[in-house]
Amino acid sequence: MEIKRRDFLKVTAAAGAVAAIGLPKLNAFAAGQAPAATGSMKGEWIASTCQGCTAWCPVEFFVQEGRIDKVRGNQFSKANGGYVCPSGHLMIPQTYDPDRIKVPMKRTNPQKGRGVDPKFVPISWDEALDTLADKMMELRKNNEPEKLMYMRGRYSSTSTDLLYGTLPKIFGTPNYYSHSAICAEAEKMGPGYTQGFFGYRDYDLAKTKCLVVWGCDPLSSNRQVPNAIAKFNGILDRGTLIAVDPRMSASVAKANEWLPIKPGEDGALAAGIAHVLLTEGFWSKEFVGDFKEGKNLFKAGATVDEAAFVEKQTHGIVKYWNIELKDKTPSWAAKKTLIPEEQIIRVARAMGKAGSACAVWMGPGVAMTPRGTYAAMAVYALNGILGSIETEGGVFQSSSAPVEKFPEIKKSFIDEMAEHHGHGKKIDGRGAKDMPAMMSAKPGSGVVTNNVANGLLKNPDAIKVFISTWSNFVFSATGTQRWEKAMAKMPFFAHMVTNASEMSQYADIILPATFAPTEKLSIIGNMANLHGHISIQQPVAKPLWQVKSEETEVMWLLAEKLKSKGFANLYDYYASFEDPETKKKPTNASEFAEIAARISSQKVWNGKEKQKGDQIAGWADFKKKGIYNSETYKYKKNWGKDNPETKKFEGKFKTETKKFEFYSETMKKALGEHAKKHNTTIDDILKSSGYEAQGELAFVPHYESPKRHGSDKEYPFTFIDYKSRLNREGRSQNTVWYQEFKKVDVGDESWDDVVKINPIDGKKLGIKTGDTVRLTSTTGSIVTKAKLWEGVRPGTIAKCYGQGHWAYGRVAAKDYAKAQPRGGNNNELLVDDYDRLSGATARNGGFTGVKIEKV
Ligand SMILES: Nc1nc2c(c(=O)[nH]1)N[C@H]1C(S)=C(S)[C@@H](COP(=O)(O)OP(=O)(O)OC[C@H]3O[C@@H](n4cnc5c(=O)[nH]c(N)nc54)[C@H](O)[C@@H]3O)O[C@H]1N2
Ligand SMILES: Nc1nc2c(c(=O)[nH]1)N[C@H]1C(S)=C(S)[C@@H](COP(=O)(O)OP(=O)(O)OC[C@H]3O[C@@H](n4cnc5c(=O)[nH]c(N)nc54)[C@H](O)[C@@H]3O)O[C@H]1N2
Ligand code: SF4
Ligand SMILES: [Mo]
Repeated sequence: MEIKRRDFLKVTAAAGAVAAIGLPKLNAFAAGQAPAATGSMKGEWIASTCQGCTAWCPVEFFVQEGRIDKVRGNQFSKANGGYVCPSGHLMIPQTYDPDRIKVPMKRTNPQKGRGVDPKFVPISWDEALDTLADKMMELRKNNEPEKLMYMRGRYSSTSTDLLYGTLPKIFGTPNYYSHSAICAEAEKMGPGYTQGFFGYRDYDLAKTKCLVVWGCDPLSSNRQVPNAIAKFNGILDRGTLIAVDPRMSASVAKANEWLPIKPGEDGALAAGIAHVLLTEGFWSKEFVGDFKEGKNLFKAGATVDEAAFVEKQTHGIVKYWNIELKDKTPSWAAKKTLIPEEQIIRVARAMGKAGSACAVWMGPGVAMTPRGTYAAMAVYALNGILGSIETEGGVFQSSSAPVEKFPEIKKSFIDEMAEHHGHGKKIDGRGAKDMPAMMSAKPGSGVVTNNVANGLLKNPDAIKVFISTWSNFVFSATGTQRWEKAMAKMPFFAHMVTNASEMSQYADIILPATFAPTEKLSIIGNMANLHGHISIQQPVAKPLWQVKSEETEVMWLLAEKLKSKGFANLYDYYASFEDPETKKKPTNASEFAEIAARISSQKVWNGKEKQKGDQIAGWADFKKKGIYNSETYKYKKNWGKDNPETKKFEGKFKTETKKFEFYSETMKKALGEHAKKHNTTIDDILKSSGYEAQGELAFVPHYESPKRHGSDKEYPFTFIDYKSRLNREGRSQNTVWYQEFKKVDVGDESWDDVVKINPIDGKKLGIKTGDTVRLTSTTGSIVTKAKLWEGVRPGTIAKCYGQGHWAYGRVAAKDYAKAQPRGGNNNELLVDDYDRLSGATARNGGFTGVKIEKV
């Protein structure tokens, strides 16, 4: 990254201003692989884990005299090769953000609303937890523990079990919700209903010959940014990089082929490409199988006899062709997608030639859309046709590293009230006739995060005490006005966060949380580059404020409080934990946090079971190295085999047929169960959930037309939302580095928030770069700056998600005290809508129509 002198001065001046108020000097511009000392002071690298995005990179911090100066990827990490992405660096200013919540606070103004001063006053931890415990005990006294709600935003992959997995169960409420449905849940439906894998995929990028990034921008975001940055050049050297995205992204800028698809038409493009792959004989003979007679009978428009084809690892390729693909020619797809027919054919051939070394990297741009389940299946199914499932250069299920579970929550910790009230109806509407939420092939099992706001508005008495951690739904959820309304009426809200962001403005109690990557002790697991890993998260520098870890320390202290008020079960459960080596039981909050981390990670360092990956010599060694990497994922791990004894094929995919399902028996079964529960037909379920498919079409990946809110006439522009390279989800905008380097996002401007409009549209509307414009959808309205830019088609406009904070701190907001935003929040425009088969919130696929006015 080139830093111009002028910019450099601005950044160091800003860092200097922080130093002047007594905070550490920032030294992050020192060379990438710094020596053991920077400047005259000695220092050391201490391992931890970044959670800025879902890559959850193992990292190391360079610490001098207790101050963090620099960050890099963990040198032992096989997932990131020792590097962080640009936004990894923002952990330093986030740690030392002068606007952090430094002590517990309570609200003294009972009125709640945007721009209403909460009149927070500092209180002690003791008073804060005492107040919260009193509120909770009141619920139990009134025999209504279900009126406690817990919602988690970002979380630790292990210690979340001590809060999310424990508190609701022991206290007795069914009302606990994760943020996952506003994250990327719909993506899981693609591999889920074809391959039986409801999870995020990995890629063999070192060997890929053709990479198709589809509805994501792996150089900027998604789930393994440093690995993508390191490997993209190799792919360009070896083969072809294809990007399917309606706007010019960082990956598009590198790509050999850009398919600027009309938003929401991904199912059509996938069908067109599949049509070419089949008619031109590019399917994998090894994975899919072949025609008995060896002659390709896939001819446009022609129905094929199922008996003519013998499948190997797959189920239903001919049904898929007959039901969906036979008429979906590239020329049909070209009309829908606005991608020229020649390009569709050219791209399909490039993919076909790379065969099982072609990986289709499907992202939320395809899936997090209304009706996204079927688009995700259609795009993911291309991997099945190409046979690139677990092959050299292909697509993989996730790797993992061994994590030990916490002790079981015994029946004795769950009293009658908890048992009775803990299994009641959830307020997120999952499992309703029109909200199948069929995650993991179980109807009614998926969380519907964003519908919680609707549940609260419909039934304001449902929840009386609300606890949330590391979240900001008032900013991060689409149709966010609903959250503002619901939160304004919430009787009691406790927020455990680092900054007073939008949601915290509605809090009755704010508890200052540790900034996880630099101050928290926990164990984090993830994968990339064909390796799973677990890594430590530990305090690398002494916290400057009265912060505590929400999932461990705070829970211990809260459990003590509840015990002192007559409810001991939570405390008794935590106190039953035992250190895996010393067998010592925790006696205070910090011992509890340490024992929990040691329990989770013990398998990789206790030497009891030989691990196939890294060898770690004990807890101290693990803390020092910071990471355990698993062995490399084996090619074709889940491919089935013919059993020579029974002469039967034994499949391993977790689908109904144990094969890769182009005809999803798994979907058929799940939809059948859901329909039965509601005494109706599958067709009726689909219709009431807003899908177009009827009959057999529902069981194959297929095209559904894009849904749109707002008429073309009144709202002529289609809105494209995407993430900044510097977004740490919704959390980094209060750092000056974010604002200063915002221009690293293609088309964006530093310290600003611009809506990108094609110059042709600009001319029509009489709008120039720099004009202030009002964007309005059926849901809301924001004011922002216009920028004319060729990176979007006429008729579409793009704006990065991240800016538009009216709280959080003095950098993120234009005027924190007056609740004035810097730019506009996309979620005030985006409509509250869902892919109802998964329960996931729509944010992509151009479902929100917008009008533009000059102000
Ligand atoms: N329009 C649009 N909306 C989106 C997205 C998008 O791309 N476009 N992305 C979506 C996605 S993928 C996700 S996952 C969600 C995320 O949305 P949320 O789950 O709501 O999370 P954030 O907004 O990142 O969380 C911000 C809060 O975390 C607190 N915080 C920051 N660091 C820490 C920490 O270390 N510990 C604790 N305890 N608190 C901390 C801050 O004070 C702040 O209140 O947003 C979604 N919203
Ligand atoms: N830098 C950074 N990286 C992150 C995060 C972050 O905040 N910042 N957050 C992490 C999290 S929590 C998650 S869940 C992941 C997932 O996050 P991403 O993979 O980044 O997903 P989105 O932000 O939804 O990306 C949407 C992409 O799809 C494109 N798009 C929009 N509409 C359409 C469409 O109709 N068709 C197609 N083909 N494309 C479309 C957008 O232009 C954009 O490139 O990223 C993680 N990585
Ligand atoms: S922001 Fe994401 S990709 Fe970047 S260093 Fe952190 S975890 Fe890794
Ligand atoms: Mo996410």
